[in-house]
Amino acid sequence: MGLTIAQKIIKEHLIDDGAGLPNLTVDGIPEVGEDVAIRIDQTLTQDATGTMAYLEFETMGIPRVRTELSVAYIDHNMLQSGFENADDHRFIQSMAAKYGLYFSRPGNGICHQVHLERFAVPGKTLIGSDSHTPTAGGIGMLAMGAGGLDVAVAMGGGAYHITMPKMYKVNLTGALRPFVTAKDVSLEILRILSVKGGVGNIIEWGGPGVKTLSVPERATITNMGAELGATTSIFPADEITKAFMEAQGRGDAFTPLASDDDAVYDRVIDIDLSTLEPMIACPHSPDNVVKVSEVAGTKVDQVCIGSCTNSSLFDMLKVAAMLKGKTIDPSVSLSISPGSKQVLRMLSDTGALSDIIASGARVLECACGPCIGMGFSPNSGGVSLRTFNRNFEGRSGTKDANVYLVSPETAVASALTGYITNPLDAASGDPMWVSSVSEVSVPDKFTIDDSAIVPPLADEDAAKVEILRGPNIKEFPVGKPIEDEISAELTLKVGDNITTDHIMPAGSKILPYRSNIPHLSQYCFEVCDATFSERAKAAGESIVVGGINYGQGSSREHAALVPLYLGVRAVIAKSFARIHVANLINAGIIPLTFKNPDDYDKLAQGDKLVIEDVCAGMESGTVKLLDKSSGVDIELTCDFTERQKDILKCGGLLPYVASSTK
Ligand code: MIC
Ligand code: SF4
Repeated sequence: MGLTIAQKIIKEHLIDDGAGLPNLTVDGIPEVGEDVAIRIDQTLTQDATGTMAYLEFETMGIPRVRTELSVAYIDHNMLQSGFENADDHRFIQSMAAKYGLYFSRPGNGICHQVHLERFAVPGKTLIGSDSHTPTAGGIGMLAMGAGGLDVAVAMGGGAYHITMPKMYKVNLTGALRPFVTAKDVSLEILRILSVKGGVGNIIEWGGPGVKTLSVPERATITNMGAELGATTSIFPADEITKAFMEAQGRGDAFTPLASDDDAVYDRVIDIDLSTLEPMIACPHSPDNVVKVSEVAGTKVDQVCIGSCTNSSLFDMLKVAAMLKGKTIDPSVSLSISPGSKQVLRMLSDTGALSDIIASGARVLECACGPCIGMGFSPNSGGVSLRTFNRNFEGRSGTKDANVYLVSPETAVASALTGYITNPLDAASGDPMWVSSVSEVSVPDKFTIDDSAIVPPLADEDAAKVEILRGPNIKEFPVGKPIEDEISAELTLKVGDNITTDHIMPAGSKILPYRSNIPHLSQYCFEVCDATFSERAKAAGESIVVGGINYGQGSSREHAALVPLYLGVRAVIAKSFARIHVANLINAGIIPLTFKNPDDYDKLAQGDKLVIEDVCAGMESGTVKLLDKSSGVDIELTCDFTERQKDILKCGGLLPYVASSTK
């Protein structure tokens, strides 16, 4: 039987890190559902999760990173409205210098865009402390988002553990029409599969339509695979990939990569690119997708173009071509954040930047910016159209804003009219527009300027580096070994699809405190219940209950560390998102699922709960929960791999690593 692209990479990176190899099929690949340890070739961090990841790495006492390449990016916390972010940047830079990492300076760009341009390699493995790390799947890399602690372990040479996923294939045929884009493909697959449809799966993009998509377009698609909850998404590495890498001066790093003709997939989804239409995700979920034509005419207050989904030179050149000679509607505020210094510089060199500036757009830094609520929040009740990947309630910084997700083409067409506008309609009366946008392609040669990437120091120089720590760095909590009986109050009951933005919000007021868990704790679950933090503290120990796909979205381990700090001992949900469940275990919080999802309705906030015989339950796979307030008892699934059990018994991944290296 043939193999898929992901199966080939996993097979080549499979390692035994102490627990033995998983059960393998006759083709030598792990059976679906097995715990798989893989060797990680590259890691990336960004600053919002990086500070914590490096503090954790430091405790491991490893003198230098043991990956082929590790990069520390600064792209999220860019406002520097106080000392906090600037101090954290200096801390991360000093850590990079001491431990042998590349350091991408603030202003160099969004980690995923820069990584694709300068470092991603087909066939290699990458984990990053950011959920959109799968962007590098656009180049044929097995790239996954992970919690900071998992990235720290990988930097130290440790394996990354995943549950062997199922293999999905999206079979592309046809070609996109002008003004219908890769973003519309991402939105279409979200419409088909929903935000939980990718959980437990790797999505491979194949079929004859693949050769019509450039690497930046492929990266837009793999980027938004994160919104499906997929383990990752991947494209083959072909002639188009090779040309992109050569244009980046990295042709030597190219290796072709394809699935076997007789590879077997658990599900195949067909998409004919030529029949697609411009799509839009309506508030407040990336899978709330309809055709743009269905909401056309809605008044727009703000339009934002950028983010790791849509900030490539390819996207920006199309945006500039559409804006050329035109002025945005006076009622609209338009922001444009190029994804990297390379993008900005090439926009400037080609003159396209002038067309953008002349249109009335506000050009922002090459950074995440508005995507994570770092400035440019919409007006009260405002409608914001964004080329980003997430439109969760409150994420923009304005709680009652209505955020829609669209392609750059839809964004520009709407910024020009002031209303949600189908770019196909807008283009139908303007043949010049159509030809100038259709002419945009990926250049044969990118301008290479790595002056904002500081390379690793030689060992002798690295040894002399002093780590620079500011007062914003506070101690982080470490879990305690799981007890046989957990007796605690149900301090919060929430619904389905709770995101890590609900659990631990970001935004300009909070994001600067990612290295200060005590400060962050005031805001835990603020979006759902502003009294939670105080109530959890008062309760001492507590339990949180959630619905389906609990913890979707961002990889931030703060969504586990902060509840840990507030005394949360267990989370019970109908189902969990992949990265978050790993973060809970890594923090020493036990994640349990309802055996019968209807039992969710039997528990009420404020109830006193007892989870009995936890240690025996971890062996049998089931524990009993007694609700002392109502007298009801229910069964919970408590199904963990041997390694996860050991981690929980130690009180989290850090104590586990410490105990296994003794
Ligand atoms: C996001 O898009 O939510 C973030 C901010 O990039 C996060 C990381 C973080 O919370 O720092 C992510 O996607 O993992
Ligand atoms: Fe940055 Fe937004 Fe991408 Fe997250 S989704 S990495 S905040 S641009």
